[in-house]
Amino acid sequence: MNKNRVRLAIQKSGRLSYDSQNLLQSCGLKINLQKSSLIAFAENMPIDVMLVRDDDIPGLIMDGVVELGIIGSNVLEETCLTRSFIGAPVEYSILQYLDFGVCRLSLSIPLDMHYIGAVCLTNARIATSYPSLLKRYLDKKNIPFKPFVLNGSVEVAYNSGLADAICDLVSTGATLEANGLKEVETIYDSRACLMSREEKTMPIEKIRIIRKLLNRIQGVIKARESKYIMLHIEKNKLNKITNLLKGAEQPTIVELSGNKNKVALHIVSSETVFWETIEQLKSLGASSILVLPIEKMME
Ligand code: PRT
Ligand code: ZN
Repeated sequence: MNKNRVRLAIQKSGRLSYDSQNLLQSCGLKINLQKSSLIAFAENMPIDVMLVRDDDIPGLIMDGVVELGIIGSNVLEETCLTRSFIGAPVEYSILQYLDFGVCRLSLSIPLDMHYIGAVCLTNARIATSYPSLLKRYLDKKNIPFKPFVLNGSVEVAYNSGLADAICDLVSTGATLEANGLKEVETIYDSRACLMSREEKTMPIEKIRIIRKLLNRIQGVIKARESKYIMLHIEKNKLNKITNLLKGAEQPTIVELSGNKNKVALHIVSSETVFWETIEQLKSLGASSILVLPIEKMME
């Protein structure tokens, strides 16, 4: 393995795999990822991608095996707590929060259970894959509980009578509903992030490669969030239009040939443009409204 190449760990197969690979591809990395192999080499940047279980990623960074990782902050935070407990190193940096893997770690209880606060969970048996995050949360409230650690299918624990409550990740809430449970407390808000070893532990060549990749990642996220808007509007209504497009940068205004009263307005908006906004633009007199996705962006 070439020691000047940056090693980046991503989840091999699971909820973060597709988005992680897609992000790297959008950054222009040409990688031939094969499910059967643990490592893939980028052809056009000095980066090697390791495909591993998500739970291993924080440790690989903290133990200095890889320089970069894409991981849910839930797993990162849980790992930090468990590693601190056994005295293992926990140094790392979060370079960027990403726009996927959004979920929350929540406490959920049976639909028919009366709930007035976390105190209702005193001495309850709670199934979870995140015992350290759960303990930190309930310890702060001085609530004793019995943890029941499961690495998956946590919601089934309640249905099979093995637990009184569960503490699991939720995104839409459909799984809880299907299992007759209701969410009562959010204990941690999570999303995927790009984490790295601390800069001081890495040679300058690797830091340069990481900064280059980070710049591209930030550009990709910004572009995904932004839209390019074009429309025609009467000059005297320009202010109203720009007020409506919040999160927009300075517009470009171009004269329309053959019409002295109207201009074409081009603007980059960093907020989602909803149908309601387009309808409002139209009611202010805008015409020929186009909303275009942006492929690449760098400031
Ligand atoms: O095999 P490996 O260890 O790599 O993967 P894994 O099985 O441990 O993790 P995986 O792929 O399930 O999840 C990876 C990461 O995705 C998590 O650590 C979170 O950061 C993120 N993530 C985002 C989620 C969810 N959303 C999510 N909804 N992880 C799991 N879920 C599960 C949840 O556990 C529950 O079973 O989805 C179900 C709830 O979903 P809803 O939509 O019904 O609420
Ligand atoms: Zn896992």
